[in-house]
Amino acid sequence: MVDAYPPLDHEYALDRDCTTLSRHVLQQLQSFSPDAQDLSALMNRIALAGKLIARRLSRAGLMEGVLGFTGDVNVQGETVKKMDIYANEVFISVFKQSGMVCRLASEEMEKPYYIPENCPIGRYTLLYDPIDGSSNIDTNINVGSIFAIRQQEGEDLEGTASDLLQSGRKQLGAGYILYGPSTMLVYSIGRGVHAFTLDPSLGEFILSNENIQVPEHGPIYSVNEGNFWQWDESIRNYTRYVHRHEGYTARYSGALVGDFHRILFQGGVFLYPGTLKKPEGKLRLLYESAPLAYLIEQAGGRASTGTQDILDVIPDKIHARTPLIIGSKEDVSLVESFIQEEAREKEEKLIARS
Ligand code: P6P
Repeated sequence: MVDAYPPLDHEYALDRDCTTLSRHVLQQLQSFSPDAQDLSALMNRIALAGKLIARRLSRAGLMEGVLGFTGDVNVQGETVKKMDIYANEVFISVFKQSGMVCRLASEEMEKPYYIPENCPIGRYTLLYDPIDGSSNIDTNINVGSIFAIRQQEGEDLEGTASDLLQSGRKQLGAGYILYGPSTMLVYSIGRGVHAFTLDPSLGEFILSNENIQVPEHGPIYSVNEGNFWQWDESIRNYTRYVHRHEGYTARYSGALVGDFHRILFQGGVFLYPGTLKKPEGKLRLLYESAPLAYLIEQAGGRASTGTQDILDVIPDKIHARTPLIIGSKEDVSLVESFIQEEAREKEEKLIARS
């Protein structure tokens, strides 16, 4: 009698290899309704964009014209990398004929891209940062793409996309693709957070972590301490606290997606507070902070501006920025406690003077 594989391992291995992204989305929705099919198709398109970007990144150092700067400055006032443009155009080309979306709003485009009239139009809007952390690209350090899915509400007659200026609680789904040692796609459509790893031999994103829960507390604090001199006293006091207490460790990659991913799995807090130069912070709400806030809340964590939940912030413009404090509940609350303490002290001084 040949010792058969333990059936469980064999079946489990096959089953895992068959849990692709599109199958998982339909399982999540437990439905084959048109809406479910749409979301599954949307996620598949995002996965295709991720594969195309991952492929180019993996060979960037061997190809002409992939690395380096274009010489332009984008709407953010930031120098543009050639990969920023390539990745932005990948999302446009993948969605243009999809029939899934009516608009694409991107960090790299001042105004949303409207699907041309000769192309099929859908009800959704994709908001995305095509390459987050692009300063890392030329030195082969992790970067990512961040995305959020919203449904068009009402008429966008003037082409101002003003219906996008709503809170993050209007998001139907969100996620990111992390281009690291492996390429991972992490998403949620409101039923937990799930991670898929790209199997290049299959060309498929295969389920690798289901129902991810961020630890209530973690040792990591992730912030650019080079901005210490620009911070409000409350953030300086928080930093002094973690310097003086055992059990904290600093990790900062310069790419929000990588730093967030680490905290999602290991716990802790990422913060990009307001600075003297950028009181509203550096990170953009609609396609960076809000999608990640959606994910972290689905994973049992929190995301705050320091005084308000990120998902409750209503932007005044598409490229609005907010301070961001995101991660484990206890660690976000600890940062907020220093902000509240500072506000109390300022109020007491005002009262004392009056
Ligand atoms: P700094 C990348 O440009 C980015 O938008 C985020 O990915 C990252 O967390 C942050 O900016 C890094 O900014 O000022 O620390 O270099």
